[in-house]
Amino acid sequence: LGQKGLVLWFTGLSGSGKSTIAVEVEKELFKRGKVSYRLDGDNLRFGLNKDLGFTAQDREENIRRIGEVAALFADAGLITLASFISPYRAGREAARQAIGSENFKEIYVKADVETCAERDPKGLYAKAKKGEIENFTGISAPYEEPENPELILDTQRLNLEESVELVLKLILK
Ligand code: GGZ
Repeated sequence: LGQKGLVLWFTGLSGSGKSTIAVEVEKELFKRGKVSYRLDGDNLRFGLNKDLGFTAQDREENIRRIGEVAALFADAGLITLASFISPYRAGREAARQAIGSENFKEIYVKADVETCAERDPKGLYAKAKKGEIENFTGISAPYEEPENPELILDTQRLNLEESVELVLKLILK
């Protein structure tokens, strides 16, 4: 009774490392007998949220729905790893409220736009700079940095292993 799960909410630019870190954290949790579930663009934007694009309004709705889904998972007692750019403070705060602040860990996966554009694993920054993608976060759409996240992972300084270690330390204490 009263058992609540946990939501790790990874926010940051495209290419900052959110999904890569979430995948590794999931593996480490599994090794420790804890089952978690990942929410990301691949399972949300092609299903529940396939009607949404990347305007400010659509992103707001994207994050609102994901916050509600994560709140349901938390109610079920699960550990949820959500990785979305979630560029607006208000949207992240609403997710925190829906889930309950004690069960919500905001993790800022921090890398500046120049670094992310250099990594450009999917070539999206190059396209955005040429104007082939509109409303691209960091190029032609805003990203509001977290003001009081539970954790900051500076992926320009930390390697993957170090980032994962910090997340585990945050939740397994
Ligand atoms: C930002 C975009 C855009 C635009 C497509 N702006 O690196 P990716 O490819 O795999 O992750 C990005 C993903 C962002 O979706 P989210 O649901 O996380 O965004 S939000 O929280 O803002 O709703 C990127 C790809 O989708 N992508 N177009 N214009 N990222």
